[in-house]
Amino acid sequence: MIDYKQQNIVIIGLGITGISCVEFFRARGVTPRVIDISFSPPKLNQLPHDIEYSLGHLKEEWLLAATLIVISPGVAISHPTLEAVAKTGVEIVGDIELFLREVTSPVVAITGSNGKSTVTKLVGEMATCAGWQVGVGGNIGKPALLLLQQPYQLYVLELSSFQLELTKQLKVAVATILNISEDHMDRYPLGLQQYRAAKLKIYQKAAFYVVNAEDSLTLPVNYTDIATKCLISFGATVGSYHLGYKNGKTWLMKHGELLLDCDEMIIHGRHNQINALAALALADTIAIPRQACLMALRKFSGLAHRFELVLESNGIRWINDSKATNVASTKAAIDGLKVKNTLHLLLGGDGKLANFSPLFSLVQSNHIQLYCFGQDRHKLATLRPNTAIITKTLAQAMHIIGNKVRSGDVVLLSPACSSLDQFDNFKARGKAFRQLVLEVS
Ligand code: UMA
Ligand code: ADP
Repeated sequence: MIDYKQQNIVIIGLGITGISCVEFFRARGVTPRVIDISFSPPKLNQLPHDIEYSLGHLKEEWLLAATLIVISPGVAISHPTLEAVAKTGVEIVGDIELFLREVTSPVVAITGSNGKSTVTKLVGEMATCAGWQVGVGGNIGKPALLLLQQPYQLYVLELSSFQLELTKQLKVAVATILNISEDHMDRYPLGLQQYRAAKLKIYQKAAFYVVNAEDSLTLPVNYTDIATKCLISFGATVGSYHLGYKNGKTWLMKHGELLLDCDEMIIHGRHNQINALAALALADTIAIPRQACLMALRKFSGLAHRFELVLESNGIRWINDSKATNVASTKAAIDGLKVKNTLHLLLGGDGKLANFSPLFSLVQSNHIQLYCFGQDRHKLATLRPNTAIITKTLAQAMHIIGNKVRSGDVVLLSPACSSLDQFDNFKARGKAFRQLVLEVS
């Protein structure tokens, strides 16, 4: 355990990460101070009374006096005040760095633009089916530091690009980048390569790399220098773990060996078959017994808010894909759908400066009715300028749909945007959708 007693520690951000950092230091007999730029941060009521805090701005006096600053993922390290403080030599890290400095059991580290939570949960379930004590956390919603409160044999961490930016010591058993497509362009002004550079940090000290053979952006830089035995690949048509077709069925395969008939899985869609391949590749690397992995794949019914069927009634399907917060995830949702009559597609929220044009060709069919809501509704409506219905809120759009929808239709919330303009998070948006389905169906 590292001794932080001589350190002057400041934590920035009073969300779930900030609170987990406070608990981490207090358990080590250290009292940090906390800063949040908001006057009403979400977890202020959970802050112990004896912790000093400052709200409303980044209090420079505290930052300059600090010897260690721990920042939450939502805080950009490029903030001018933080850049200036970093120049004075103060160490600035994130919670994942603190976690990795303490941990003694193997860690599986998972990033990517889409599928992180699904694959993280799957690998966790595979280990659980094998009877292993496994801690699952990170960007999936459970701050990693909370996992240190009890011993685990294995840790499975979902890591965002924001968390990776703030991490130095990524000494992990196996790391993967599942895929890379445009996301968070509001945090990466230099574009996709800057975003990718943050993701690539996951490979720095990994013992094994699991890469997407069909997405060259997921390959480590200088991958030709990496011993082939350390590099494992997956992909629909190429890669060590791949899909195959036999007797009219699609199979998960490894080097041509049939592993599992995809019809045996509850999760569906090609992207989930690929997620399953990635999870198998990760699990094999850390020697989770194969039978346990297959059992987990058969049992896993998917996560809430990811292409979740909320209701099927009167021949109408209502699907909550609130976690589709970027263009590629919405594309995956549309690609995987078969609709008899009309697809009512709800797009909206904060697009994070994304380019929506990859959706253009997918939404031109006369069988698709677009509804655009939230902050970027007008930009989204340019995908179908003559027919898109523009509303301020999701609720308004749902009430219009309620009057139009008929048997054979599908109503899909797959917004291609973050929810933060109008909701606390993607879960709150998904819950609002579920409630609205009950009201208007
Ligand atoms: N804040 C500042 N200064 C800033 C920015 C924010 O003080 O410049 C404050 C806010 O006022 C707020 C606090 O920081 O009070 C919130 O911190 P945070 O945004 O880091 O949120 P946490 O609650 O700590 O949640 C974070 C992740 N959030 C983000 O990355 C934005 C959660 O991922 C993650 O589950 C959690 O840590 C546990 O690891 C969410 C997310 O949206 C789900 N992630 C993005 C994604 O998946 O696309 C990356
Ligand atoms: P993440 O944690 O990376 O956001 P999730 O597993 O929570 O990933 O899924 C987020 C969204 O992306 C959902 O809409 C889901 O249907 C979609 N999705 C999941 N896996 C993939 C994939 N491999 N490629 C494209 N979209 C995906």
